[in-house]
Amino acid sequence: MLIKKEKLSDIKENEITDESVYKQRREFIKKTGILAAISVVPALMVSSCADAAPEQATLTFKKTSHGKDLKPTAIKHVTTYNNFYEFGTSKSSPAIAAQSLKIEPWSITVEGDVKNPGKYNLEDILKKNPLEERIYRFRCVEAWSMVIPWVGFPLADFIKQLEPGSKAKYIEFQTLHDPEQMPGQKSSVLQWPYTEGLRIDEAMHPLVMMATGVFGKSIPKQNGAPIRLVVPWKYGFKNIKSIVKMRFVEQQPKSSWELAAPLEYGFYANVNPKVDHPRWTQSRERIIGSFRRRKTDMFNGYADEVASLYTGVDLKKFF
Ligand SMILES: Nc1nc2c(c(=O)[nH]1)N[C@H]1C(S)=C(S)[C@@H](COP(=O)(O)O)O[C@H]1N2
Ligand SMILES: [Mo]
Repeated sequence: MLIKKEKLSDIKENEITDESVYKQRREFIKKTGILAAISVVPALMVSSCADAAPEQATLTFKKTSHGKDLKPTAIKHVTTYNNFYEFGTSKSSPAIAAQSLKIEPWSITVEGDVKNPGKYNLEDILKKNPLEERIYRFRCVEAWSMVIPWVGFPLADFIKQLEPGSKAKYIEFQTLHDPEQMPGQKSSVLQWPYTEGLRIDEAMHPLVMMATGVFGKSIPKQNGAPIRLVVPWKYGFKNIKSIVKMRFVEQQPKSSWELAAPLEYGFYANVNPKVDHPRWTQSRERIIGSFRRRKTDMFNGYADEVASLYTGVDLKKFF
């Protein structure tokens, strides 16, 4: 499968604009002397996080051509700039606080309209579902983006093994709920357990992965160990971490974000530069690890592959 390449004309236009912004910022920094301060602090933070994080296991997986033209974001950004509200609401807290999560043994409970419900040990799931690496764009609803080399398996294969019934129109996913291990759950910032949902045909799309690794190693706790969802054409919040439950249901599930702010976060959450967040534009994104911005692509650049899932759906109404 081919991933849509950026049009060269788009990139040039963005880079020219951003270079001048970048230069202005350098000028400002030189004048004010902030540079010394900001370059020292993140370096210290990164090294202390790296010390706190245990060694990640090296995985065996097949390389694929997915995203071979994309340049991954530096690993230190991917593993220290996180959203994982179970471990605090700041970007830097999960890398430290998530180390208390116990990821072994781990299982996923499958419920609802399926022929093979039950509690599946992660090890058994992985025996049937060989791993592969795919490099995907990742776009947060907060208008920043990264490029991430995930290691995982197609969710569609696992769903086929479960044999959904005819009433299963949606899959609801849930994260572990254990406030002792996940101190952020002592706050009511979101309704716990963290919940997300996909239409079953979205979940079966070949781009959707269950990821257990990143950068060739087992996934760090702050990134959703030991298993998380990756749906590259949707905003980051759909990509639920540390999954313990999948329910095959008839009614459209409500995500934790929809429950918290229904006017800001819809069920679909497709990356869509034409539908702004009520508080900011979605037409551009900040590239984490650089001073650049780029134009946001429809469906995060995966339109050729996924647009047909939404024919006849009003994406302004069902955002
Ligand atoms: N359980 C759980 N999953 C979650 C979140 C969360 O707070 N809890 N945050 C979401 C959001 S808003 C984003 S942008 C991505 C961030 O993934 P990353 O930290 O691996 O980049 O995880 C998503 N999955
Ligand atoms: Mo996000």
